[in-house]
Amino acid sequence: MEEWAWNAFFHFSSIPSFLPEIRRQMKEEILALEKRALAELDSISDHTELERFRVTYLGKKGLLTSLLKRLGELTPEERPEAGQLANKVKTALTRKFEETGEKLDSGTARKDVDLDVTLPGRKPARGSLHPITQVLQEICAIFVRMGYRIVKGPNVELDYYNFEALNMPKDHPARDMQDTFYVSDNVVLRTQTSPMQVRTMEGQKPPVSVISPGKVYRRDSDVSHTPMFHQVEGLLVDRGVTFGDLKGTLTAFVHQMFGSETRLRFRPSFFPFTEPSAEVDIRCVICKGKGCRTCSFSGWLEILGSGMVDPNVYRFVDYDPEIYSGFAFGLGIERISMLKYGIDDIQLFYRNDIRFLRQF
Ligand code: 2NM
Repeated sequence: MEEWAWNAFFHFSSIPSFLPEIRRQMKEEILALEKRALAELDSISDHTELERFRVTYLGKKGLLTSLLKRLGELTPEERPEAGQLANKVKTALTRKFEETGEKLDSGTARKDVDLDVTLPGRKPARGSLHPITQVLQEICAIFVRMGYRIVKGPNVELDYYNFEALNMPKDHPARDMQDTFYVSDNVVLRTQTSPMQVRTMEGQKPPVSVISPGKVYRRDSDVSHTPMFHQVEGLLVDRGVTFGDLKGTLTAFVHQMFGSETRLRFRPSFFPFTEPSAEVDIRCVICKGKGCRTCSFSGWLEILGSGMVDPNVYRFVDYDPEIYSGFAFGLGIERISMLKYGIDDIQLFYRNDIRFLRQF
């Protein structure tokens, strides 16, 4: 029985002694208390527990003391027998209490049986990287193996680096207030990570080969768009770089990322900062080209944009387009992660639902 229950029991059991029933109960109570106390002493393994025992049973307000006080409820004839019994129990418990204390001191007391030092340890629960971080790192690792250097830069960017130097003059539709978060007239939250490519070219002469991973921001939100998402953009500039180098590099990337059997195609496209430009599609990873909802029944999935850097961009960074050429590409991490893991709602990445995050 719990300690509080015992206390309540003793408190409410001060019933007049003229009931023979109650007197018999007194003896039983004493014996029951002894039995319980001895059992408890047996299981004590440290001095804290022993002191708790002393207070509960032998202390001034302890269970045994309150029993002794209630001897007064008995008739004068009954008192000696019950009194003797109670004193005998008190002596026995006190001796056993002292013995237990000595055993604890000499180290021969019962040790905590729950502790088995031969059991294998319990592994602490470990966290893991967010799926977007994992995919981002995987992509970066592929390009680092090909000799690219990682460059990172500010999320709050000058209009000049985000648009102007990327061949997007003031009247360009991509600069529309609809898409861009403006901090002030000429400061924006970067809408892509290519400002870092411009900053890199500004700071060094070719050969250049860098990738810039990070967060980008656009005013957009639905099942496939979040106002913040992640991109990796790459840039390689040197003498004699051709569209063939672009195709070879991106093919090597796709084969490492999605498997060496993955088919891909380069489809003509347009970007203000590249000419010619191409979007890269891969055979749908879900239906393998048969046609499904994910690929809009086309059998192909668009995974990245690319192209040969427009000579206009070189003018801003003082590279001579007659000497140098290069390619650039950009890919959205959320989109690639959704394809890789078969996720149909981009918002899942940012709801912080542990049941979702645990799966990666
Ligand atoms: C893309 C697609 C095509 C790109 C271009 C440049 C720079 F700075 F060299 F001009 N950086 N990134 C680029 C090219 C990005 O993203 C879909």
